[in-house]
Parts: sequence; structure tokens; C-alpha cells
Amino acid sequence: MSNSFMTIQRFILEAEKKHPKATGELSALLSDLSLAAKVISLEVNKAGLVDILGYTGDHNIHGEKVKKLDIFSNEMMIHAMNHGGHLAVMASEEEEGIIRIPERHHLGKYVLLFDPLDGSSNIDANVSVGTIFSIYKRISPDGTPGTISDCLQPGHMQVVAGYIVYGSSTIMVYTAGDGVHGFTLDPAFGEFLLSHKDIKIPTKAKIYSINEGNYKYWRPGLKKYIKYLQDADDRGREPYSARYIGSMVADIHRNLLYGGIFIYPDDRRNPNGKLRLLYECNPMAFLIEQAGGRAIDGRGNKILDLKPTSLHQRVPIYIGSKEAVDMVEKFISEEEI
Ligand code: P6P
Repeated sequence: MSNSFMTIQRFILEAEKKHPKATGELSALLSDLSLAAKVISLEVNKAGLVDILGYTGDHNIHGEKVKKLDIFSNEMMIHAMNHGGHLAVMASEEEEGIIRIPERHHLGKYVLLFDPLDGSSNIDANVSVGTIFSIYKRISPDGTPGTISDCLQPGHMQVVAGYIVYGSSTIMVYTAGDGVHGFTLDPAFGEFLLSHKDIKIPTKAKIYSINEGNYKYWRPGLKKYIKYLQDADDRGREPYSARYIGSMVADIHRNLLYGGIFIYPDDRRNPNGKLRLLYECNPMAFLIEQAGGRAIDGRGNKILDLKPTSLHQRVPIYIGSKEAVDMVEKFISEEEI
């Protein structure tokens, strides 16, 4: 079947054939996720029309103001995914604790962690937002309710990771450990069609993405690195562009396609940075490494090697084109404290 009509369902089934022991559970799980993505995309794209923009007046577990679409997307993910019989447990960036599978449903062998609508503080300004997801195999005994330990596995144990970016079009990008592939939603007939096969992030970055408003709080090595990028053309090197949307999914998606580095560092105000290890950093790190890039915490660790200690822990992240991450790692390792 040519790419132009390769639906995500067909692609997943083709990929499954490469694994003779595959039971089809993971494929069904990914298909369920693509359905949830279509529904969220529909709501995100008409939010301004049906008055589900704006704040609910509540605050989430992180003390952040909650958007109506946050609630909708979180509930959509839970209700779309909790009855397929493929999951033992879920956890959401919007929920304090783990999300149990209702007793009436079969308990599966997978674990789903997700950020239902990342970047949603931007949505009233029509800025691209996204859903990020991460799938692990359970480590607790089959047939029993999943546990928090199932959710606190290191990122290198992921079997699937991906995101859906709701932008000028809706694109679902995922990896199952065999490359990174992108599917664009054709709204005419509601199918995700293969549009980006085997994505590789350019080794050289042309873009750096960081909130420079926090400059005065940064560690010295990071300040020197950003200055080095800004002086690139003085040294006869390819100048860099600063691009920062403030929506991780959109920033990472652009850098994945064009080449770039995204940084949310630890600084004097946020000693562990802002982004969550389970729901943002691990899935993006799996994807970017699969696409040929790197993802580190700036403390000598690969993101994927970090052992999570709590559901909502935050970690610093330097992620993107290999050369750029190598370079910032060098500046940080040589910094005088
Ligand atoms: P700041 C959105 O709120 C988010 O979680 C990520 O999507 C984004 O990269 C980051 O926070 C932006 O944070 O502090 O630069 O506004």
C-alpha cells in the first residue's frame, strides 16, 4: 500500500508482523490512542466556538490554573483508554495518584502515562498544544490491579512513546523502538495517514529553544553556551535562530524536523527545572533518541536512565540534535561553580 493511503492502523499492523510473538494488544492500544487523539483534536479545534476556552476557576495538583480543555482532554484519555482491556494502570499529569482500571474491565499487561494537554496555558491564543504519552509493560503480577511501581519505571523501559500536536494540522508521532513515524489527520475521513516515515533529527542544530526570560537564574555553563550560539556567525559559523513557543510538544516537533535543541534547565528558582520526568521528559527522550538525537539532565545522566521516585517529579532537560546536546554538555561540565 502506498504511503498516501497508509493509515496508522495499517502501519501498526504491518509493524506488528515483524514481531511473531506480538499478541496485537499493543497495536490495539495504539489504535485506541489514535481514536482519543481524534476526539481531543475535534474539541481543541472548535474550542473557541463552544466556549470551552478559558479557565475553570480551579487549580490542578501543581497549583496551576486549570483550563476547561485540560479537564476535557484528561477525561477523554481516561474514558477512551480504561476499558480496552490492554492496561493494568494509568497515570496522568493532571491526576494526583495512579488511575485504576475499573473492576468490570479486564486488566491488561501495559501501563499508560500521559500529559493530556501540554501547553494548554497557550490555547486561548490559538498556539499549538499537544498530548504526550508513554507506554510500559507492567512489572506487577498479571491479573492484579496495577501499582505505582508499574508507573515509576526508568524511561529506557518504555515500549512506546509519542505525542499528538494539535496545530495547523493534527499530527501523531510515535516510536515503538523501531524508528519514529508521523501521521497527519485527514479531517475529510478522520484517518491518520502516514506523512513522515522514519524521522531522523538533523545532527546539526539550527535552532535553540529556551525561555531566555530566566537568563539571570541560569547556571554559568548554560549562560556561556547560549552566548556561544549567539556569537556563532562572528566565528564564521552557521548562525542559530531562537525559537520558543512555550508549548513543549510544538517546540520539540519543530526541532525534530528542522534540527534544534530544547532546554528547560534547573536554575536558582527551579532547582529541578519545570518539566515532568514521567509525562514529558521520558517520552520525548525516547522519541528523540530513536530519531538519532540525545536527551540529558545536565547532571551527568541520560534522561532515560533516571529512576523515577514520584509520579510528578520534575527534571532539567537538554534535548535535541546530537551535536548541540554534546556541546551544551561540554560547556556545563567545564563550568566554574
Ligand atoms: P515556561 C507548558 O506549560 C509547559 O509545561 C511546556 O509545554 C512548555 O515547554 C513549558 O511549560 C513552558 O514553560 O516557564 O517557559 O512558560
